[in-house]
Amino acid sequence: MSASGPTKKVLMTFSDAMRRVRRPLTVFAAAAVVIAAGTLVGLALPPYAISQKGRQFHPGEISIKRGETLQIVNDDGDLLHHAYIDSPKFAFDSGDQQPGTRTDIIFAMPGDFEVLCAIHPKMRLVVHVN
Ligand SMILES: [Cu+2]
Repeated sequence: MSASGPTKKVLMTFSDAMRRVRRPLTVFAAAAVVIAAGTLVGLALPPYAISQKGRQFHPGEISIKRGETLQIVNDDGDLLHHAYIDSPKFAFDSGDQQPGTRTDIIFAMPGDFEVLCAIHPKMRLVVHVN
């Protein structure tokens, strides 16, 4: 039975070593998962394109899933737009959108949202986030 003493000691030393090693490995693994998920999302889910043209959003209504991105492109050659969302759940303000510029909006919350234009009050885009 005296032989179990040293054996136990070796095991404990080994598990101590594992404990020391495990933390950095876990951090590394978590970082790798985040990078992989980001890559997969980037490949599988390109942003939905919305055009601002003729002082309207095209399309004027869209359904997406939570976490997806709308990319709004100002296709009006010489007009400024200014997209915003003013809802209790989610507020967004693009600032002035110069012609040709792209604005990404990530919808992290489910719900129905109105994207409006601060310059053209008739511009309206309805976004259903499931
Ligand atoms: Cu506008």
